[in-house]
Amino acid sequence: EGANPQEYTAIKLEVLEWSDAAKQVVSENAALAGKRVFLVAATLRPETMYGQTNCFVGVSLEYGMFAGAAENEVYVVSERAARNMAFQDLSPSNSEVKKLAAVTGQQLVGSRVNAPLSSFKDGVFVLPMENVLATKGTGVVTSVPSDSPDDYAALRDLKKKPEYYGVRPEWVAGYEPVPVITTPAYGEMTAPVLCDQLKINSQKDRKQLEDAKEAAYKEGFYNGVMSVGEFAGQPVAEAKPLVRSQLIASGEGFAYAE
Ligand code: A2H
Repeated sequence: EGANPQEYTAIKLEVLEWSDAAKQVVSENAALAGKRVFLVAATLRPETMYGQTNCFVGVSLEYGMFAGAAENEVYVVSERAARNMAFQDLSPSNSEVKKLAAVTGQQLVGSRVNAPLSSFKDGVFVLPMENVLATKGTGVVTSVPSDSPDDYAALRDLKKKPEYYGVRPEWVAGYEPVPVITTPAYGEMTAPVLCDQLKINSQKDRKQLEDAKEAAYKEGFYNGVMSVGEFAGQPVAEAKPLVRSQLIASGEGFAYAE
């Protein structure tokens, strides 16, 4: 928050299958019957969406299911984000927030969602992350462990101790980082290499993660080349707006600022 507005790309991850807890919430709510429901994640790196392996929420955060821009669409985001979206004409009528249901991050964990452009065509799972801020974006983070040190560290924690985090092993097994971008400094696995180099042991290593994020972002943006997708071979700086426009044109994403 502050002087510089962030231009996010909101990514629509359609729910394919609810967790048991979320299913309960949805089944008790007639207004949700027949709706397409999307977890909406805010990203600054739309060009990395080919590498999505899961979706993160904060277990103790409160989310709402809000009427979306299109009729029949419902967005799962924080109340704060829903209000921002309403003022950006992203709700049914200008500046109207229509909350259909409340749900916690904990209840969303274990749901399976479609991640646009991801190589996991059967969808990916909603998983817990400790560092999801209620005050940023939508409170939903789509996870790209190849290029985001935060995402890599959190996913690795869940793989190491699934029962501790309340995650079923099959929600993380097989969901390995996918090469998306190649950089001269880190090859095709920027985040895993940086997490190794900076000796990041878990998602709790906040200071090193800040340094890793900064290095990953700079190297990716200025020196990265796309290794997958329609823009393979093109510099990241060129591909980024192109992938963003495509996601928006296809209806799989929309512009969201805060
Ligand atoms: B980024 P900024 Cl590949 N809490 O997307 C914590 N983190 C959040 C968040 C929240 N409520 N909302 C969004 N984010 C993450 C991709 C990505 C991102 C890559 C590499 C770096 C990166 C895949 N995750 O972000 O403080 C989202 O993760 C590094 C900063 O507004 C979003 O972009 O600048 C980014 O943080 C927005 O952070």
